[in-house]
Amino acid sequence: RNNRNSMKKFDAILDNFALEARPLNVSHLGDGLINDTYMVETDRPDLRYVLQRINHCVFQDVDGLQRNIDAVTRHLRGKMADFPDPDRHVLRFIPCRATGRSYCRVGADYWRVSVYIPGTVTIKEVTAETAASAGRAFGRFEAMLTDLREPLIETIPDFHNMELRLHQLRVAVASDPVSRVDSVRPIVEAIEARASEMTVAERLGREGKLPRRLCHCDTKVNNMLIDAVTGEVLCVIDLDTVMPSFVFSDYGDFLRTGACTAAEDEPDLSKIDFDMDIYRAFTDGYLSEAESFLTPLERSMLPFAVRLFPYMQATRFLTDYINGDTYYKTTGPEHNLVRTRAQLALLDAIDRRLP
Ligand code: GN1
Ligand code: MG
Repeated sequence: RNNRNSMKKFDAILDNFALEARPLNVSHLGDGLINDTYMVETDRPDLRYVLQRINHCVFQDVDGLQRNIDAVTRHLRGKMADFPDPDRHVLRFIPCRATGRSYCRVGADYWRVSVYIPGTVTIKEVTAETAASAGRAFGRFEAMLTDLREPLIETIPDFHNMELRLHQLRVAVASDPVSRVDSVRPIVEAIEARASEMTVAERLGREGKLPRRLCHCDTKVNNMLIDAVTGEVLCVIDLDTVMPSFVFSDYGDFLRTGACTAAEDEPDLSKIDFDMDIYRAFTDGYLSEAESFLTPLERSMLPFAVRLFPYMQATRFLTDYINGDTYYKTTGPEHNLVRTRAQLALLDAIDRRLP
């Protein structure tokens, strides 16, 4: 009965989309920290959909967000014209019946539906082989976007701007809305101690020495689809944050999750290390595609990118902890603090391992 009731709610949402099959069952999917994601089974065994509720507190310009995604997927599909099956390599969104757009507003919520790519899985941990394949996939993704002419908006303004992230931490510390600052002073100080080193990209950007490129900006390990049989990375997903950014975003954020020997919220810090085999495999794969467009300065700063993302993520998790857990999904009151500690432990490990 429960199932039937919840199906009723989803039917009313799915009804808005020009689906090619009748939805039969909806279940939770994935472990994203921002949107809500569901798998939709249909009366056609070969056709399933992914339904997402877009978190519009985080993505305030949903129309701009979806126009970005439309431009990116159209451009990528155009580049894959001679691939045997482009639909396995780029997401396809189902239009809203009423507007023809790739999302629908239902009540206060925004929803979108994409076709589930059959025979794929997402993973939480990588091997050196998968890392090499992921490196090629993200490098190719950026390379293919270098000639996208349509301007993209920043779906979250200054998303990977380290100066802004530090500013947000300082504002949170100063206002201390849930009285958590006293318990985290040493962590705040550890972050402040590296503030100047970690904001070098913004300074170089202002000096005109670092370009902005179209990046994925959320290259977490679980944001790619793997062929369940060959293990090859087929498709890059979670396109909400594709936007102009320094090139470090994708390279650095992948290694943050991919080369870390534990989860991003591992409480036992002794389990956290930086896997040099995965680092090398990913770097080789990435450079095999990205070498074509990286400037010498960008290339020489890749080791900086490896440190920047655990540092930025620690700053963001700590800010959310101090603010009372208003941004990331959490499983308990200490979750963001546990995450912060894990990211800083990863940064220590990188300092030990990486020249
Ligand atoms: C969020 O949505 P998800 O879980 O793929 C976040 C990323 C963080 C990540 C940390 C829009 O990604 O920036 O790196 O959590 N996305 C947004 O796990 O803030
Ligand atoms: Mg995700």
